[in-house]
Amino acid sequence: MAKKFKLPDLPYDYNALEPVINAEIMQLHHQKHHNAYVTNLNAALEKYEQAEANEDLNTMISLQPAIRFNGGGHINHSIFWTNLAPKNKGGGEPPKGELADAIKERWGSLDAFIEKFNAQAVPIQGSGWCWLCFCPKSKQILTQTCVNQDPLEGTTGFIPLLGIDVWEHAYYLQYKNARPDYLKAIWQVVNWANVSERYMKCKSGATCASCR
Ligand code: MN3
Repeated sequence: MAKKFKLPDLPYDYNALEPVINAEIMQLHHQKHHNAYVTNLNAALEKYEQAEANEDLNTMISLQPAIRFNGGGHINHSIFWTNLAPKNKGGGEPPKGELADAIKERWGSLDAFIEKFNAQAVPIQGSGWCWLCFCPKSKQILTQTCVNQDPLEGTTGFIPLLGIDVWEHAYYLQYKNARPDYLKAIWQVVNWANVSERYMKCKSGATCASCR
């Protein structure tokens, strides 16, 4: 039997990110969307194991898109929740230390980084994610977009530091079609301490299993 993945608890209340992201969005996003990815991932993995036991390669291959989509959804949202924090718990407080230095070195300033990041995230066609990530080969930070629920590390090899969900379910109930307004506002609740912790683990060369 495959190990069952579980929906993680949110590290704050559903209304804790208001007014930037309202409680209705957070509750649906966590309890319905993320929960569905976990349920569907576990179901696909169970079928995959059965198919593997039967040496049924066609069924195994037919299950791969479901594992990629739902597994990616689970990975991405598990990171996303910890990348955010209420304003009274550090949300929006600028990064410090080595991450702050790396951002400054690469983009000139935090504001310039945010502008570049949003300029990449706004035009993502359909659904996807924009990431600040770490390249394990060059040891540099960079931004990268992914479509649908493609997980950053599994599809590019880059290690995720900060991911912003630009699926409509992440903002539509509050921001309607105005994705740029959502992307402008969300930086008020970005948990830079979490992003920095992920960066330092990558930089130290420690295995990033705990960052995922
Ligand atoms: Mn989402």
